[in-house]
Amino acid sequence: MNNSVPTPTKADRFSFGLWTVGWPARDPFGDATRPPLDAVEAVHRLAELGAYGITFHDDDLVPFGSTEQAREERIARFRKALDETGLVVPMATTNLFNHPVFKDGAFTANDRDVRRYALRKVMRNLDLAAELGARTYVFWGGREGSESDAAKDVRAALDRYREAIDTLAQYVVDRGYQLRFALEPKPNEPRGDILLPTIGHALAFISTLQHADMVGLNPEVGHEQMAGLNFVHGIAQALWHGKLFHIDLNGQRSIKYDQDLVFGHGDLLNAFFLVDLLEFGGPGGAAAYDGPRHFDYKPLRTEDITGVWASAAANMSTYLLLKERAAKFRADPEVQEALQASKVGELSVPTLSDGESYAELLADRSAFEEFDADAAGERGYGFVRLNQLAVEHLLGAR
Ligand code: 3MF
Ligand code: MG
Ligand code: MG
Repeated sequence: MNNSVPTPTKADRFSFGLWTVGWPARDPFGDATRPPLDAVEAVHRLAELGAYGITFHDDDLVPFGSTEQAREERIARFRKALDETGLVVPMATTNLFNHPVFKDGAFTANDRDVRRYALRKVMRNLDLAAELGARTYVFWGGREGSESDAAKDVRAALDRYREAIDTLAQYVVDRGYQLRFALEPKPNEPRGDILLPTIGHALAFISTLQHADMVGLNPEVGHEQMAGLNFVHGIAQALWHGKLFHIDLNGQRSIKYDQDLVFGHGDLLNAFFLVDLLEFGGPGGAAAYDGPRHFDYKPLRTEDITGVWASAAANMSTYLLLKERAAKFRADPEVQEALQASKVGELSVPTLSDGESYAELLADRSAFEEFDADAAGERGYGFVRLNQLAVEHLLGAR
């Protein structure tokens, strides 16, 4: 590897879904192009590449329908690999989308028996997640939603969704598990329209929950971008609400089907500002997010297993390169001067003075009667210069 490409270490807290590197690349129009990947192999290779964590759906680790004995064996092998490599399981989740039983959803299926089965499937994997030391449990409701507006009573579905999360949260509390929940919004695919389609919808839903304090978000780059939204803005708002519990990093090029590209292989400039926000967006330039940097991508279908590991490494090195460049951007005196000229910091000054009421604002003639709106309207903000400085840092020109 080139010397200027940083090498990840466990301290960087990079994690990968077992289903990412393990994707055999079957798609709606073509067969698998790669053989199945053993979970033990995935653990060893990811550890060698510098990751610190691995995550899984219940069915990634133990195929659906396995006997109890086969399940125990799989888990034991996985645990052994974790012990050998020091890799941790920061997050786990449930596959509530693959089996035909979930074709109309899980927590919000019209069929009540399916909903009860879904709850049991989650509870079983919550036990395992807690046992393996996971701190976050993700809920991606890929099959919750509908392709027909006639087929789903959305308000009833939201009642059932809330009932499911409330019930499972109570289970976690009663068992004393150190787990927090993270809902993962996605606008569509595989369902025509998925419930809780964006960060904003999910935040509003969370505010209605019984255990709202233990439920946050696991936003994914591509999911917001599929809806044409600015991921950096979404993450900033999730942070603002104290709800960024986990994050799925990948790449997406505009509004279309879910691409799951390597992080940075989609909207690179947005990825730069995302890393800048996560790593340096806190007060005093501190990290705004201290959870796992989790990659949820798919190695291209064209790749063999060598390409799979190259793509895993690419996610991490791209992140670290962006972090290096964001640090230089923040430290550059010219950038600091440009930020000041653009009044970026001034936005942190409250609009009313300390203790000032609207009555005092009304009495302040300089705020309105004497304010020269035309002059203020004429002044440029210099945002293009600022953006270009970011681009120049990103391209390594500074
Ligand atoms: C789909 C996803 C999911 C979720 C996962 C929970 C299969 O687009 O992103 O990956 O991330 O189910 O983490
Ligand atoms: Mg996804
Ligand atoms: Mg995801």
